[in-house]
Order: sequence, then C-alpha cells, then structure tokens
Amino acid sequence: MANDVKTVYKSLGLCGFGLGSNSAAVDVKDGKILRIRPMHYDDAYDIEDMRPWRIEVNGAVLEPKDKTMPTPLQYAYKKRVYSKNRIPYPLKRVDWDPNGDRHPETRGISKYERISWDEATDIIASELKRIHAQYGPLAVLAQVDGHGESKIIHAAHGCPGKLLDLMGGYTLQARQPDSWEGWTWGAKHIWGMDPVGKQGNVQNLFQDIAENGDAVLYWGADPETTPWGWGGMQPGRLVRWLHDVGLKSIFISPDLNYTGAAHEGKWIPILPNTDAALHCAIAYVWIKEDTYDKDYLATHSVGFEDFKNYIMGGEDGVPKTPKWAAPITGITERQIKALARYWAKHVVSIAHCAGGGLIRAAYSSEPARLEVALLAMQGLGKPGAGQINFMDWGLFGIDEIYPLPRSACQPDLSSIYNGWAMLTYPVNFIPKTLIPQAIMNPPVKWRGGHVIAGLPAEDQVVEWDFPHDGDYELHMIWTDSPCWQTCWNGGYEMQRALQHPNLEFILAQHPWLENDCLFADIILPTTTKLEVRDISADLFSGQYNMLMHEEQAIPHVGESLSDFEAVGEVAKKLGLYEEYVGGTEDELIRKGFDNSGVQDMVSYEEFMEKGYYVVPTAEDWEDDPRGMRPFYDDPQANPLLTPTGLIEFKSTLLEQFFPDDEERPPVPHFVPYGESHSESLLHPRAEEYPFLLVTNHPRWRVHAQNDDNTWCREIETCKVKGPDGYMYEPIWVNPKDAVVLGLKDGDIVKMYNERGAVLGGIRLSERVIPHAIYQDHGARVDTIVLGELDRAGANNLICPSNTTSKNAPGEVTNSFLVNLEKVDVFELARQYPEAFDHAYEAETGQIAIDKIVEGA
Ligand SMILES: Nc1nc2c(c(=O)[nH]1)N[C@H]1C(S)=C(S)[C@@H](COP(=O)(O)OP(=O)(O)OC[C@H]3O[C@@H](n4cnc5c(=O)[nH]c(N)nc54)[C@H](O)[C@@H]3O)O[C@H]1N2
Ligand SMILES: Nc1nc2c(c(=O)[nH]1)N[C@H]1C(S)=C(S)[C@@H](COP(=O)(O)OP(=O)(O)OC[C@H]3O[C@@H](n4cnc5c(=O)[nH]c(N)nc54)[C@H](O)[C@@H]3O)O[C@H]1N2
Ligand SMILES: [Mo]
Repeated sequence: MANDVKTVYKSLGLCGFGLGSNSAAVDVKDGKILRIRPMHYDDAYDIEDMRPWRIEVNGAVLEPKDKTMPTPLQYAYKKRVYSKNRIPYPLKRVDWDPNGDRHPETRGISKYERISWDEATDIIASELKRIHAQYGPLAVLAQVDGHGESKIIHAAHGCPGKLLDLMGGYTLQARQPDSWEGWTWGAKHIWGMDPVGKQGNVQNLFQDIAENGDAVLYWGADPETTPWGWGGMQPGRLVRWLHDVGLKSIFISPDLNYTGAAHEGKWIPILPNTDAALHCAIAYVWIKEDTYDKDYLATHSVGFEDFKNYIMGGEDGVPKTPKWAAPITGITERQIKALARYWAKHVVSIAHCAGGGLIRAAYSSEPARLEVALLAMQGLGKPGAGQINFMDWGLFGIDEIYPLPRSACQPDLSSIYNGWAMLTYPVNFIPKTLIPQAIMNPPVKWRGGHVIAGLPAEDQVVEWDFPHDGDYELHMIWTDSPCWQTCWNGGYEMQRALQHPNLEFILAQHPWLENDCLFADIILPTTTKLEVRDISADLFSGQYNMLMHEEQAIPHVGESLSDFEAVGEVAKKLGLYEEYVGGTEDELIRKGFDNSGVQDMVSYEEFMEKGYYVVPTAEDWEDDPRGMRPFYDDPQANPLLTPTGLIEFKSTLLEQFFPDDEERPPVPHFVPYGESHSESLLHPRAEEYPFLLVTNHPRWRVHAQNDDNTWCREIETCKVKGPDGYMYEPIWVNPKDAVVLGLKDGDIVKMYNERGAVLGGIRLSERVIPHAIYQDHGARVDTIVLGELDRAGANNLICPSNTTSKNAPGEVTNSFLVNLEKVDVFELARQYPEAFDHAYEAETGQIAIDKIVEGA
C-alpha cells in the first residue's frame, strides 16, 4: 500500500452497548476514508497462535477464516459518515425561546438556527439548573439507550446519564427486552433461562446438531440478514455448513426471507403471529398419535396434564387439531400433520436469531412458551436437538450462550465504559413502551418490574409506577437516541407527546439530523467513531474474539464532538468536568486494557504497537457440555431456573400471581385477540384492515440507522423509486392480493389503520403469503402531515401503543392490521406542497440543510 495511505482498525457493527463487532480495516488518505475492507487477523500475529478451531462432520469442514467478515453495511459505512445528514454545528429551534415563548406545538415543524457550542452549552446548563430548582432532578427524562456505534470511552449512549447522575439523578427511560419480548414475558415462565429467556446453554451446539441432528427449523429466522447488524457473515456460512453436513433446512415465516431464498430447503409460509396455533396443532398430533417422550416429561417437567387438557379441548371445548389450525395459520392440514410426523421421527432443532417478528407481536409470550413446550415433548437436550442461537452469541460475554468453540477470553471493557447509564436499574424509570403516556397522562402504573432483559422472572410480578417516589412530572428530555418514533410502539402518539406543553426543553445529541432530532429545541452534533480514538472488544464474529486499539481515522466532521465530549462541554459549564471525565484518553485506554481479561495474554506495549490482539481459542473447548445435555442427563443435579427447576407446562409463578390473566394464562395458549389487542385476521377489525403487516429488521439498515446510505439505496430491494423520483420504502404484496387491490409493481400506496398512515412502494412477490404484507421497519420519518401521514414508510408510527399484554409491558411492533390504497403522489404534492418541498432529498434521503436551517 502506498505510504500516504494510513490503515486503522475499527469495529463497525451497530449493536452499541460498547460491544464491538464487524471489525474492519479502514484505509485513510489525506484525512478522508478511502475504503473499508476486511481486517486480516494474521497481519500482526501468526494464525497458529490463535489456535484455529476446526469441526468436520460428514466431510464438511467448518473453521474460522484468516480475516474478518464484515457485511455490506460496514463496507458502505463511509457513505453514512459523510452523509449530508451529518449535523454541521449546534442548532436551536427558531420558535423556542428559553426566556420567552417555547412553542411546544411547533416541534417537528419549525426550523432551526445555527448557534455556537458556547451558546448551546450555556443554555443547556442554565435550563438544567432551572429545572432542577423548579421541579427537581427527576423531571428530566434521560433517553440514553439504544443501539448504535460501539464505542467505549466515547459511548454512543449513556453519557448524559453519567453527568445527570453527578447532578443528583434523573428519570431513566428503561431498556426494554425488545429483541426478546416473547422470550422474556413468556419463555422464562416455562424454562427460566436468564438472561434473555432463549435457550441459555448452547455451548458446542452447532457441533452437536451437525453430528446428531436431522433437520433445522428456521422459525422466524434470517441468518443472512439480521446478523448484519453486528455478527458479520459467519451465520450465513453456518446455514450452508449444516446443509452440507446433510441436515434438512425448513423455513417457517410469512415471507421467504433472504436465508430461505438463498439456501436450499423448504419454505412453510405462515400467517404472521399465528405460530402459537401451529405449535398447538403439532402438540395435538403428537398426543393423538402418541409420538412424544412421556418418560422424559415424567422426570423433567411439571403440569403437562393441564397442557394436554388445553390442547385436546378439555378446557375450552376446542381440540387444537390441524384442521382447526389450518385456516388460522394459512398452512394446510396435510402440511401441519406432515411437519408434526417428520419432527416426531427425526432429531429436529429450532434456529433463531433474536426470535423473529412473532417475538415482538401481540401476546408474544405465548408462541415463545409453546415452542419450548414442543422442544420439551421431544426430549429437550437429547443429542442433536435444541434451540440454536445464530446471533446473540457474544452478548454479555457469557460462555454458555456461545454455540461455537469457546474463546480463551471474552475481553471486557466495562471498567472504562461511559455508557453504563443505559443499563442501570434505578428506582425512577419508565419502560420505553410507556413514555408517551408518562408524558401526557401521568401517573402510569405497570406490572412487570424493571422491564429490562436479563432480570429473573420473579421481577415480572413486581408492581411499579411513575412517578415512583414523590410527586413529579417530566419537563425535560435529554436524548442521545432520538429515534423513538421510528423504533417504538405507537409513534404518532409519541409525536403528540413531544409537542406536549409540559415538556419545556428537549435536548438531542446525535450525529445525523433525523427522526426525533427534528422535535428537539437544541441539537448538538456528535461524531461517528471514525472521528475518535477508542478501545474496543469484538465478541460477535463467530471466529476469534479481539481487543482493538482504535485510532482516530479522520478529523471531526463539521463542529461535531463525540457524545462523551459533548456532555463534557455541558459538565464544564456546571463545574463538574473533572469528576465527569475521570482521566485522560491514554489513562482510560490503559485502564481498560489492564482490566480487560487479556492483560496477561499480551503486553500492553505489544497490543499498542500492533493495534489489536486476537484471543486464541480455548484449549479445552471440546470439554464444554453440549447444549442442554446436563439437564437432559440429570435434571435434579442440573435444574432450570424455574421455581421447580423443571420445565413448567403450567407456570408456578404465573399461577401464583396472575391466575386469571386470560392474555397470559398459567398454561400457554393461542391468544389471537383480547383486552389489549385486536391485531388478528380472526377479529372483526380485519374487515376494515384485512392485512397483517410484517415489519422485519431492515436488511439495508439497522433500525433507524443507515436509511440515508446512497450505496444501499442503489440496491433493488432497498427502495422503490416513485414516479416523482422519491425513494419509497418497499411493501411486498402477494400477486393474488394485488389483483384484488388493483395494484401493480411500483405503485405508491398509503398503508393505514385507525392510528394513521405511511406511504410505501409496491413490490409484487410470491415471497410473501397472501393476507400478509411486508415492509421493513426503521425508515426515517419524513412527515407529510404530523400525527397522520408519513412519506418515508416509518411504519412504527402506526404500530399499536398497547404492550404485549396487560401484565407484560413489552413492545408490540409486528403483525398488526393495516389496509392499502393506491395514491397519486403528484396529487399529494399539490395537496401538501410544503411537505413535498421537503428537507429530505428524494433520491438520497439526505437532508437539504438550507431547507431546515435558516440562513444555511
Ligand atoms: N416495527 C418494528 N419496530 C421495532 C422492531 C421490529 O422488529 N419491528 N424491533 C425492535 C428492536 S428488537 C429494537 S432493539 C429496537 C431498536 O431501537 P433503537 O435501539 O432505538 O434503534 P437504532 O436505530 O439502532 O439506534 C438508536 C439511535 O442511535 C443513533 N446512534 C447511532 N450511533 C450513535 C452515536 O454514536 N451517538 C448518538 N448520539 N447516537 C447514535 C442512531 O442513529 C439511532 O437514532 O427497535 C424495535 N422496533
Ligand atoms: N441488518 C440488520 N441486522 C440487524 C438489525 C437490523 O435492524 N438490521 N437489528 C438487530 C436487532 S436489535 C435484533 S433484535 C435482531 C432481530 O433478529 P430477528 O428477530 O431474528 O429479526 P426479524 O427481522 O424481526 O425476524 C426474522 C424473520 O422472522 C420472520 N417472521 C416475521 N414475522 C413472523 C411471524 O409472525 N412468524 C414467523 N414464523 N416468522 C416471522 C421473517 O421471515 C423475518 O425475516 O437483528 C439484529 N440485526
Ligand atoms: Mo433488538
């Protein structure tokens, strides 16, 4: 490489929480990113020293590569770094006068003016002091949580919490079990499994399944897409390897997702969020035909008789036969029986990334529990069968949830992580799902404890409320994750909440001018990780763990400061800077290294000189137990975390605390609708809104991130170009439905329900089951009419506001009822000229700064 090109290493995954992944080499010339490419582990170390692992089954070999495997999202990240959406300098909303009228009602509408860092931090410090004096510190809601770039010292999220803590506290927007709602609210009650409710012991499970299994059910799983967010390309290789070994692949999902499309196997299309009915019908076939493991259930479970009674119709008079399930699920009776019989005769595992749309739908507790019931009926933990995890490995650094050969160390940088505020368990908090209510209609009460993934099931029976100790309301929001509307349940309601007069001050800090930023009164520009120096640990590759010294690659873009530095500027004005920063960058990096776990494996000098350290594979990885085998072999010696230590077909805890909850009964049920939700084709509401919307995690984004990436936008499946040149978010519709609706490929439609509407561009495809439609989640908000109509397809705006069920405050962002109607975009443009002369450019999705910042 030419001498004037400098290479730095960066972990470029977008998981955040200080968890690195998707590590890459970034080539830089003259202060500009030239290219992003894989990083070769052996640039500075010998491969042999990394102790490469190797698994061979039936002649098919699986082993790590000698380089990292970043995904297209990382290769294209330079376009995100240099996007026109980057906020160039601090901004103040023109309508907002801290010493006069604050005009909350024009948030989301009014323009901005440039101010200096000095002015901005003066206003922020004086507003904080005023609000503390007038209402107390708990009047400040810290939204300091979410995915994002993975940074440790310059943490993407949490820094404001660190400062507010020094000032006497705040109200936290609590982390949600989001990825794992159904597992948390449901599965934990049948098999325990902290931290997240999915199978917690998966060690060496890939090897076990390859050696002893017959088939894998990819049940709401797309390992060719969602690991892109942070895991890299290894999961796609694993799907291929299991196939090469000789296992059958069966894909169960409403859409033939990218894994189903790219790999050999069978697709069983299912109507969204009807999985619980399919689970019940499979159990019915097994009970009827006596093809389940009764001996196992006798020693490993409790409550099976109650479950059997429900399945066979003893409880409600409805036997859960394949004939019953067929019209509900859209799968034929014959197919259901064939699947059940195949499963009973073979060794079958279920594969997940996080859990699929069903795990974030109404009553997601039920399919989650029912899946475990099925695994148990066939002897959970027997050789070759389990719930296999294609994505969550590496999280929390827990060896037991790592299904591939174990690394000698999971490097841990928590000693210097500045983002901890988002993962704390304070007394004063509000579940993320209840924020609009907490702003507009306090007090708010909920059953479900701290509403955070990782706590034991017992926490869920705790009653909590906001305000909790004392009498206070919210008067300020400080957000470093301004995408609530785009990512949470009931976004239009949040728009109304953000305009609420109680909110005297909304402060956002963010690299990009997007989403909730446009509701903020002050906006601080922050950097991407390319612009800062940091240290990181890569734990997700499925190859080798790494510790990396991340040098600064390019100068700060515009006047941006890192999130950590931006909050530091406020701390200076409050006289809290020294306490807040806690050391120089050099000191912090050294401290992080010294406490990382690899300090005895490599010297600090060598680590700094080489820029990274590849942790070798553990020598004794083959001695680790395989998945749930210890429980299978001896449940008394290796109990589960349930109250009885066994699989609880009838939950002891739910029976004790919520015996009459029909939305989450002690024995798992198929619950199509109820008090909290009517998002089912079986409900009369479906006459008006006859489609169930699937909102997958976006292939070309990570949630709200990366919607402005011009390289991704060039890809056929990313956007649909409208007749007006605007890039609309695709909506996949089955040709059979399209005929009835009179729609053709490329049409622009309004997708709506009683909560509002968003636009989208039609893609006709048999890759989605009739009566379901599919639009990825996370397009950034581009308002046509506030609270009513959005152009970009931010479908969270029309998600239900209610939570999983009445005693389970999880998000419901998938499988809800909508209808479609063709629109004439030119007519809409005539109707709403201002909205259409919009700040966002049609093609790039990037902001035209002069349309939003006066005088820019
Ligand atoms: N419809 C629908 N909705 C869903 C889901 C679904 O399946 N369907 N899934 C849900 C799930 S599982 C999750 S986890 C949530 C995710 O929801 P979030 O975690 O809130 O989403 P992200 O967009 O990944 O990231 C949050 C914000 O952080 C910003 N950010 C990134 N890096 C930085 C940084 O360095 N500094 C600052 N200040 N900001 C940064 C991003 O631009 C973005 O605005 O969405 C949920 N919403
Ligand atoms: N590229 C990219 N990667 C990501 C993310 C991202 O936003 N973009 N987000 C990250 C995060 S925070 C998380 S939690 C994970 C999410 O990981 P997952 O939960 O696995 O992802 P989803 O896209 O919600 O769902 C996966 C598949 O489930 C299927 N599915 C949808 N609804 C249903 C249903 O009702 N029944 C059945 N049987 N199948 C269904 C669809 O085929 C879909 O492709 O991904 C992570 N990785
Ligand atoms: Mo997630």
